[in-house]
Amino acid sequence: IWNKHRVKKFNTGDEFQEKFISHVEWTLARSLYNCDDLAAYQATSESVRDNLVIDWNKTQQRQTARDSKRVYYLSLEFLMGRALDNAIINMQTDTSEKDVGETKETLTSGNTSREMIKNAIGQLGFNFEDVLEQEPDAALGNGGLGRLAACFVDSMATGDYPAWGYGLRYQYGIFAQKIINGYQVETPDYWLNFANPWEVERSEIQVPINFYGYVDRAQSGSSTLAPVDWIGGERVLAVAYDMPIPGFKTSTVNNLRLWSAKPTTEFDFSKFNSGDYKNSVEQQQRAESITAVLYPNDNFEQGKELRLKQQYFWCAASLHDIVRRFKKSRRPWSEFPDQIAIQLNDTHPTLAVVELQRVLVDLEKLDWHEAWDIVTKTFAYTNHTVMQEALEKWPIGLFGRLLPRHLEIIFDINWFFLKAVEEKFQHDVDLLGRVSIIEEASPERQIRMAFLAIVGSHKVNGVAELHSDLIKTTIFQDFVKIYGPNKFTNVTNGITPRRWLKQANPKLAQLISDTIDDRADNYLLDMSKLTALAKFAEDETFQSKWNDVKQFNKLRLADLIKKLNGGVDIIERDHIRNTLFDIQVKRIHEYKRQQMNIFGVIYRYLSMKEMLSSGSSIEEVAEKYPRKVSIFGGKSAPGYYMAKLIIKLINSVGDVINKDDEIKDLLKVVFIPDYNVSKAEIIIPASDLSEHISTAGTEASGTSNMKFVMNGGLIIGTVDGANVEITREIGEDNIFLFGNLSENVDELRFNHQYHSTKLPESLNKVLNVIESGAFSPENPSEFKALTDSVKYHGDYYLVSDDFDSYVATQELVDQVYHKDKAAWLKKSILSVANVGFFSSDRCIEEYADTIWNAEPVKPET
Ligand code: 26W
Repeated sequence: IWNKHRVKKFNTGDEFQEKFISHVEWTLARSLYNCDDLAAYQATSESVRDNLVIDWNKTQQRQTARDSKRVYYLSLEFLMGRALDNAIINMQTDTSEKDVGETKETLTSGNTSREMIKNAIGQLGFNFEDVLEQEPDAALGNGGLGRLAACFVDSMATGDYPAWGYGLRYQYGIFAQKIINGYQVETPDYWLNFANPWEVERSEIQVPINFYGYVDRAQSGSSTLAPVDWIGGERVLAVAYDMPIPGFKTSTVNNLRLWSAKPTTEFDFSKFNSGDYKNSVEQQQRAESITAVLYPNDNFEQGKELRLKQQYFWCAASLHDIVRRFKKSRRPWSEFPDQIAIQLNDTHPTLAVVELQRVLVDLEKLDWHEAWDIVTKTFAYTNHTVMQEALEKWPIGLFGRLLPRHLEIIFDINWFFLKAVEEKFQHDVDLLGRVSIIEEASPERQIRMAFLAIVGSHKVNGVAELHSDLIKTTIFQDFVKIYGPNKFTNVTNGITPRRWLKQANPKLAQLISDTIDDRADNYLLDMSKLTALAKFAEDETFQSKWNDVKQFNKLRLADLIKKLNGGVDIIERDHIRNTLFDIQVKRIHEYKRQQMNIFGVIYRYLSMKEMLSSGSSIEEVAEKYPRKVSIFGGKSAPGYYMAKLIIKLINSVGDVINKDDEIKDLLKVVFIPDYNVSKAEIIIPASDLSEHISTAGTEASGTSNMKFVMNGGLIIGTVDGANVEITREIGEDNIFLFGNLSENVDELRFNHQYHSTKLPESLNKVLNVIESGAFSPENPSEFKALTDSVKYHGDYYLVSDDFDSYVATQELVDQVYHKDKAAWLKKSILSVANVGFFSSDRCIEEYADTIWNAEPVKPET
């Protein structure tokens, strides 16, 4: 019977429409007469989801049946953005060239899954883009780390790896940013306002999680390593919500499991009996606060108890799930690491290491050392930052109150670790203190989570070559001595070309597939196919088509900017083709140096004004400083004073420059509010130039640099993070590098500290003008903290050391862009031709081969 009534996927536009209508009428309980764009989005999503669900179930069955090694990616952030368009693109199932045809609109006809649905929706009276616009971003992340996790789950599914993501289902994602009078104002992102078609609540999967309480040694007697009972004091339930993660051109659909906190149904009778009903309800309500909100800090650790609660809640629930699945296989515990690889996305999930040790020792009664061997073979840790203020440390008082048993286990792990170190390095007396997982700090000792992650893992990786080298010579230096160099490795980050090329830039994707004769889009799986573009790099007709695509994308961005500016254009429409779009979009951070960018803009403006006042004509000014718009976007952590001041300065400078008629629209400054994934998809394809100008050695990798290059934008950047490998891949003629190298940073900083900062004339001029109140007449000292930081507070981020080479390189950019468009286009085309290395598919393959030892589970064909 089950077979007879087997559910069917839609395969044609017609079948899609049938599904769509039945969802409007049955799922949404609406009629076609009262179906707006939102309802159309929901019905489309439900229809597409139906297709996915079938493959999702099959994938899970297949992966269980094959019983091969599984990968679990633990990340506190998954910055997914929108799901619908991505799901439609990934639905493309064609692998054979013979089916490819432009008119045959079925899902097996190559390049048409998106066209097919677009047309089908059009026939129903809706505009595809407007329908897609209805979807709120799933913004469960801050920036680079969270978006990386999203690209990784896409690539793991595409590569057919049996891999799950585990995270938290925050009710509030990263805050929405409003700009009011130039200042950032945060508003809550309640993204679950409408039913979310991309999640399935697994209300039957509920894991009880304990906090607080005490350790009962009754069962262990006096033996220290024996199992003990932890009697928890507060209990909440973790409920699973699953999101389907479709691979591209494969029927593999993996799972992203996000946990949501809810109260237990157990009632605290002691409170009830004492008549404290209200209090006991309140306590239950508190449970939900655990997964209420994403912490909005990026690269800054605050040490809040609720954050530690989030971390334990998520680690314990995920491990419980993983262990339960393993136990069903009835294998011996020693095979756990052969069956399971767990990747720690930064130190946020390090408690999983401790929790697995606790489960094995206290609950499963394994010998301590046997258990620890399993644990360390299972875990691997990715580091994403070397910045001191971002390294997680937990005061043992706070930690021990919340997780008393885990604190004991950490002390024991540390004891065995230090004992082994002591035996091996008897001569180095300071070493033990330096590498101890417990830092002897005042007023209180602290747990160093990065050290715990290293000790608990078999591999540690950085995210770009320079960064991976840096961690070995700086923060983790001692551990290289202890474990040898092979425990430390590099996996350079990557991005998914499905979202960041095909979805974000359909026009470029079309031009590419036409040009390299790959209408089935196989290049999105094998990016080395892009090298076939190189032979067109100097072809005039091709260059002009390439330029047309850029022009289209710049207009699309200009439309967005206009819309966000209350319908008023900032950018001069008629001149867009000759306006250089210079873009810096990313979290606002002093180390990323948006302040240097805006100082550079001010310098340019002052120079233009000087030329005019010393008698130059506007044509002469335009010759030296051709048309340009400087575009910024990005959120500041709500409590990060300096970052917020940088946002205000950018907006204030924009107010002055954009209004200045004298410079005749040759220069504009735009701050795009509320930068997020869906805005990035519009912004990135429109760039001529993007800025990746961090102080050398501070940006671990950067991933938007890769996205911009993949969309034909050129980069101005420092020798930092993945810029180094981008240069290696695309060639140094095709990138504008400047600034001091990371090996000189310490010395430069030292000089600032002891000999006070000496400013170049150019920068001095800029800072003086800011201090004069030119951009804040009503409060001339408004930006004092920013100017003082460079002048008097040691210029930690070395703006003064890099400023002149930055300005000179910007002028070089202008000359190439405006004087030799053919040379510019050639660079742009060659960049895309050689960007293939930065596909996250390559990156995931490296993790699978060198860290996870995991194989794909291919669907039967
Ligand atoms: C505990 C507070 C906190 C929160 C987030 C500390 C650190 C983080 C993240 C690790 C910050 C982050 O997103 N790092 C970025 O990771 C990207 C992906 O590897 C890199 O490309 C960026 O260079 C790095 O800044």
